Amino acid sequence: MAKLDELKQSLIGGKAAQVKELVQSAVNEKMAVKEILNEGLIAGMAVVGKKFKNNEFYVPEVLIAARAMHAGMEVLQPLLAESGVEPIGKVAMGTVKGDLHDIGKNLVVMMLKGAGFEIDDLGIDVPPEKFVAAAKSGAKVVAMSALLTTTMPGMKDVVEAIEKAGLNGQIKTMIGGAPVTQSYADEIKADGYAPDASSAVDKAKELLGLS
Ligand code: B1M
Repeated sequence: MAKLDELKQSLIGGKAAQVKELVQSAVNEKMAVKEILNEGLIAGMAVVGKKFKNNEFYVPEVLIAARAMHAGMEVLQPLLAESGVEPIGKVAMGTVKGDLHDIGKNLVVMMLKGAGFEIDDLGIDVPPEKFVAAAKSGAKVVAMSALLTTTMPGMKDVVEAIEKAGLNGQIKTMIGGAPVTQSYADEIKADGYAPDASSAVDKAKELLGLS
């Protein structure tokens, strides 16, 4: 237990090398992968999310913690498939067509991964057809980011493309980004909106009926 606490604290502090070492040592000691993941890495990331929400942590600290989480996940990833730990759901996420901003998108992706979601990261400048293709290959939530007022209409295009593909009802859509608001989400009939990365985790869980 002390090891998992140490792991959690190292992750919160963004100490990637230490996180990797502690995860490896827990694996060597035959600790359950699920326990390392849930009580070490995900528990640490949840604290980071809360601190970010409360303005105790800012973007650099979150990115550094997320990098530490990735270091730990790298050790666990090959073991996860074998141990039967199911991701809690698959989210396809991208920055919409014409928009190259990815810092916020990457933060949301990392927080979702930290919360146990499987992520299909579609990258930047993503056209509606790519979001639709991802929805057809198992994503239950299509998540979009936009930072420009000029690219926000791209979100409406995706919502409409999903509807046109007959996936409405099966796939939830979710949007965010600095100029995006709840009223815009309502206007374009997106299923959800979140103002920041940690609220995005809550919203994705809510959309999948997990909260
Ligand atoms: Co650009 N840019 N930029 N830019 N840029 C902004 C967005 C701008 C507000 C700056 C300004 O003028 N004050 C302005 C947009 C104006 C507008 O449309 N209202 C702007 C502009 C105009 C441009 C260019 C057009 C500039 C030019 O070339 N003339 C150009 C456009 C390029 C393009 O996309 N086609 C451009 C280019 C760039 C860079 C490439 C230089 C760089 C991007 C680098 C990169 O992303 N790899 C850049 C940057 C860095 C910014 C600012 C300075 C910072 C954005 C950022 O990363 N914020 C930005 C000014 C600003 O916002 N203060 C600006 C930090 C990030 C963590 O926040 O992305 O908001 P954010 O994400 C948050 C939340 O919004 C939320 O969670 C995140 C964490 O809390 N969130 C979601 C995001 N997506 C979500 C999805 C969700 C839920 C929550 O659910 C799915």
